[in-house]
Amino acid sequence: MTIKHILITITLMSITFGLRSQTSLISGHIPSAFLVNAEVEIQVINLTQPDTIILTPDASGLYEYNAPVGNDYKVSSSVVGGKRYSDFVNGVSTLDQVLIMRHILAVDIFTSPNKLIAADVNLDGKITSIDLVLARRLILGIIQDFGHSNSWFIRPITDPTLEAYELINLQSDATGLDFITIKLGDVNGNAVID
Ligand SMILES: [Ca+2]
Ligand SMILES: [Ca+2]
Repeated sequence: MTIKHILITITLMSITFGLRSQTSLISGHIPSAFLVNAEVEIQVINLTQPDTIILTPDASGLYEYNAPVGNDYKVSSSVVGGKRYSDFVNGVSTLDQVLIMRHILAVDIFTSPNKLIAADVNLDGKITSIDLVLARRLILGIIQDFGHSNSWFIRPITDPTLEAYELINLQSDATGLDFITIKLGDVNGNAVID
């Protein structure tokens, strides 16, 4: 093999390597019915080379991003507009009020993370009579919100207590990073999502 041949071979190998993109797929779903009345963003935060990519899920709820490998990422989602953004009353009823009261009185303690998140309507990290009073006032129409702008949470389906999926040193496709929606104040989960 001549030097020319060797150089051509090396060049071809370089091109082949260059074309084979050094990325892995980050993807998942959020419930498509939720998107009917909500503008939702997926945030892919590259922690290694600080950068934030904002994605919009398609009509089926799917989001996809080809991420450069070798970095750490956080993948989270939030409501940024639409009817769901100020959707406080949806799903909050006297039954939720009773369930929150039973939890506070230790008659029937919540074990599901979804319920624990939903019941803490003032977002202070604990479920107390203040949450109960706020839920009651909302039901009676005395207040229109819980004193902040978070009506729905979108959380990793594998662990709703986490705010984001964490991917350390991404080397292969990370698919199935699905999200669930949790409506604040709706402990029994009957808020309408479409
Ligand atoms: Ca609370
Ligand atoms: Ca409810």
